[in-house]
Amino acid sequence: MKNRWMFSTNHKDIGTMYFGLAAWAGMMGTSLSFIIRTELSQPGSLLGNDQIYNSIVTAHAFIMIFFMVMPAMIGGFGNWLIPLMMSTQDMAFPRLNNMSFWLLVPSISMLTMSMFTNTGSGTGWTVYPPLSSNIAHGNPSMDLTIFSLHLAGISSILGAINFMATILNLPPKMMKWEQMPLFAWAVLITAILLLLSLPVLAGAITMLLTDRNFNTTFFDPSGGGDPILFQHLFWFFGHPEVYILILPGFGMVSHILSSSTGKKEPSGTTAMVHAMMSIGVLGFIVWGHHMFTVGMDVDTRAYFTAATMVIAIPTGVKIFNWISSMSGAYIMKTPAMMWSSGFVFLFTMGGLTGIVLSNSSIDILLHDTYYVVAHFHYVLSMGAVFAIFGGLMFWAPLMFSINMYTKWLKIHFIIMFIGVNMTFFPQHFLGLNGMPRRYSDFPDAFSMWNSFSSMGSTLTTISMTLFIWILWESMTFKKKMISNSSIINSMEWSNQNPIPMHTFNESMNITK
Ligand code: HAS
Ligand code: CU
Repeated sequence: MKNRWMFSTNHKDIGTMYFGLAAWAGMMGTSLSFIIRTELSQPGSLLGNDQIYNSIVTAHAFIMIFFMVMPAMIGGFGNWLIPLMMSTQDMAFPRLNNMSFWLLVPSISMLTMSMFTNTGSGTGWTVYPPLSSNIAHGNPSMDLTIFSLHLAGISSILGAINFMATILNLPPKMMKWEQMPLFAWAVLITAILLLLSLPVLAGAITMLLTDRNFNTTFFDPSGGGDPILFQHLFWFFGHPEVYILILPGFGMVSHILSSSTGKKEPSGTTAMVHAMMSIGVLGFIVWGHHMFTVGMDVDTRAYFTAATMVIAIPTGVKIFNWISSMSGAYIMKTPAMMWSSGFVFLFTMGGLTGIVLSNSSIDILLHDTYYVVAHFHYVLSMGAVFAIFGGLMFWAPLMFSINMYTKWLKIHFIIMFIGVNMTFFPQHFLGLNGMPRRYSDFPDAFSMWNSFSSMGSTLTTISMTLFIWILWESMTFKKKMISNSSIINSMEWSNQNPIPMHTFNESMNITK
């Protein structure tokens, strides 16, 4: 049947569909963030309704995490690259793969509907009871949010099974473990994290659902339950989730850095694999650092502080390996390389503030302040998002046969680099001064850094618009480019962009 792309079981088609959804979600998430920053650009109220403000914050987080970063990294790059890197014909379960994608569509629809149902879900992405219980959210909006999470969770679990089956069962016999590309390692470890953590979230939100609708009291002290139980279950999922969001990016950055410095393979491959495995394992035993303020005893606090800090070691191994792969090398100043080196710099900054927060005594002061917001946007908006942009610049020629205009891509990078730093760096100061997160207003004393931050967010939004234009331009003029070899051969169009297959072969070690 013609034009039935939506039923395709081909990994490339499905990868492209994931990219489409991620792009759409990225625009929606950015729009929501722009509303947040506009509300916070000066003291006083713009929206005039704090529940609406809180549900915008909630939707922003869910959309960025579950419908932008995960679909782009695992769904998009994973689907496109894993079968190619593993020399397999397709994913292990191609039809299941199609279903994983399509589950996301009703999921994001329900999340969107939840915003418009009654007063919306203003709980933040953590959906803690009793705020998410009937007392404060006694309407179907919260149930829609819960169902949306269920569907997104099922989609990710099925995807994780698919990636594990593909990577473990299908590679050619002669491919040894050590020869497996780092991105494949990263996706394998991510899939294991997904498979072990998501069912715990599913359990927690199902218990919340029955608390809300069927009179159970898992999280209600009046029936012998405990709201803290929800926090434990949520963060047993939530902390591994933050590594799920970044590990595939780690893999992509390794490939881009090695290729853009003319190396055959990423430096310290074995160490990189072991570091990712350590991060994966440790990620499951540190969840308590999100709950230091619940009234934990001092020994438990000491344990979670120490365990969390240990993660700086494997992460440091990765950072120093990336730096050493750049050191002394001839660095091709491609857009992909700019995003990747930006990633290394800014992710490290975010990681270091994470270490600050892991100290329980400090965290009791900083918990739920803008310092935490600054921390996670450095690792996400500048870690995960920079890795996605790096990957797009690097692999778009291979995936979509497009060459984006290099000069404009560089301008886009510079505007975005300035924008995100303007947005999030001052939030460290706001947090240290005690400005709480998830409030729509603030005292006049916080005005200056808040309006500065909102100007940064304006710049970021402008840079996104520029990127959409660059993408449009590259697609529109594709035919002209291919027919006009003089343009293809000019420095601007071709030499500065890595030549797709060549780069790809290198990242797969085919040249060996
Ligand atoms: Fe985090 C909260 C601690 C990494 C994402 N994090 C969040 C939230 C998100 C998030 C989304 O301990 C908010 C959740 C919410 O809604 O409430 N995080 C860490 C630590 C690391 C870390 C220790 N986070 C990430 C990554 C994320 C992410 C990756 C997503 C991509 N995070 C916390 C804590 C909280 C938290 C507390 C709770 C705060 C609160 O109160 O709510 C580590 O994985 C970072 C390791 C990386 C590095 C940089 C490179 C390492 C080098 C080696 C040398 C460094 C040393 C350290 C020896 C450390 C270069 C020296 C220390 C110095 C200070 C100089
Ligand atoms: Cu954590």
